[in-house]
Amino acid sequence: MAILGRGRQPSSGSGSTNSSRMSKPPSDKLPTFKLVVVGDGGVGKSALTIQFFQRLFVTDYDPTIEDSYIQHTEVDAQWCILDVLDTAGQEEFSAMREQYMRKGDGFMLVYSVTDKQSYENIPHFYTQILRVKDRESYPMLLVANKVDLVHMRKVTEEMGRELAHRLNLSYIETSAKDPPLNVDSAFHEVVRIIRDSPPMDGPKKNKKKTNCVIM
Ligand SMILES: Nc1nc2c(ncn2[C@@H]2O[C@H](COP(=O)(O)OP(=O)(O)OP(=O)(O)O)[C@@H](O)[C@H]2O)c(=O)[nH]1
Ligand SMILES: [Mg+2]
Repeated sequence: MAILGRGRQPSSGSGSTNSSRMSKPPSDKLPTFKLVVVGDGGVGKSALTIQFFQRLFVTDYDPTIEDSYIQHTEVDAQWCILDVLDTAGQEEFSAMREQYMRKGDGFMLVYSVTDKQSYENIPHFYTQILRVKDRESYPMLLVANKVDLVHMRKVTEEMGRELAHRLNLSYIETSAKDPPLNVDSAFHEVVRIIRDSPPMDGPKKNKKKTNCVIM
């Protein structure tokens, strides 16, 4: 994986994407996938994203405003550019949600298995994404994070799978802590879901069919 550029805005929100680690793409005109990582504050969105992009586990909790990361990656032998937006889970930044939801080609809906409320809030993110996109379905993956914290676990795998089934989403269990579990798989899976989804220029949810009668 080659890091194209990384724009980690500090919590003051003053940074911009820098491309100090530019590398040559394997070929021109690679497809770009915009992934947006959503979920409650503290569930591990940044830890997962940083583990994926930088191969390290951040132990401190520094609430995010909005960070973006770009790199080339190979998923199922096909290269693409992955443009990931790590969003703010804290309620005080919730006004920014609709704006970033509009930008996403695919979403990771992350909760922490140690935080039941974060699990219960997943349907709100799901519904808001569908509303903003004006679709009945959209590429999304349900991510149950912090599974390494076995003794603090409050949300079982069965509960996670039941929610995924109810929302018609795929489900994956992850840990951003070293050694990471399923971190690459989660990001790659969203790319697969986007690739396998029908083209987005099809009819929207509430577009009414007009009946045409030929006289
Ligand atoms: N044990 C363990 N701790 C984790 C894991 N993922 C994140 N953490 C810890 O949980 C805390 C919060 O993680 P963040 O990644 O900052 O949470 P966030 O979802 O980005 O939070 P916001 O930016 O406020 O939305 C940090 O102290 C992380 O080290 C994990 O998989 N296992
Ligand atoms: Mg964060």
